[in-house]
Amino acid sequence: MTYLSLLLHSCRALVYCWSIVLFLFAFPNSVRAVAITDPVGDFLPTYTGTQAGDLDVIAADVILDGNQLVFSGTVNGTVGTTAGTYYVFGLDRGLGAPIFALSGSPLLPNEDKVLFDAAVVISGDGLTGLVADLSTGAPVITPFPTSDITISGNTVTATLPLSLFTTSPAFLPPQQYAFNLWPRLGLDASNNAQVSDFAPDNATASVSPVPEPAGLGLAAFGILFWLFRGRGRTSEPSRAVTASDY
Ligand SMILES: [Ca+2]
Ligand SMILES: [Ca+2]
Repeated sequence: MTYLSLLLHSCRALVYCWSIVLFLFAFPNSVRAVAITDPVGDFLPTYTGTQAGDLDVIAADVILDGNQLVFSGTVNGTVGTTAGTYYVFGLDRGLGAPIFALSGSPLLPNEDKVLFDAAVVISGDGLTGLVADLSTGAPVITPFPTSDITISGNTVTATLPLSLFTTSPAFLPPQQYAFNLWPRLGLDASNNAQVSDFAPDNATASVSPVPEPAGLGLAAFGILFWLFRGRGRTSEPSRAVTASDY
């Protein structure tokens, strides 16, 4: 390999690496786990309300982003279309109970793995948001500002301080929290017929962490190492240097 071609190869590798580093820092969410998905039209047989798209979850995610939890749900219609719709994220911080299988009417024994010890409630009109802590018996209700809620098309998001949830040493670390999202038409906690859909079905999904910048740096270093290692393996066999190389 000539001196000039070696220089070109090195510059090309550096350009690749800087492009990847800039991409990772510009779009950190692109490297986190993807949201869970849920089937279209899988309304619960016990649900008695209108089967509108904004009551049918198709994707959901809860992201642990530093000192915030970002709750995000996407439904099969424009959020806010059906008056009286609420979106509830059940959060299991380690003390979760199968509340739908144990209480309310009708009982939902097929949802006995939907465990939660807190609920984040967001109204479809974006005008109401609250956290209900269920870990100590009677619910402890904490409203949060509507400025924490974002509604955009089919997606509703609430960005909340982690401190709203880490209220007891008995809870798991936030990285181990799990969640479920269910819409409901009405907010009568004793009326399970108001619940239209669960996502995921009869399960909870793990909270997704966002990598810290240090983690991204390590990832970029790993890519850099891989590129140079690959170059080394595919380079031409060594030979004696001649005057024509310069
Ligand atoms: Ca669904
Ligand atoms: Ca479902």
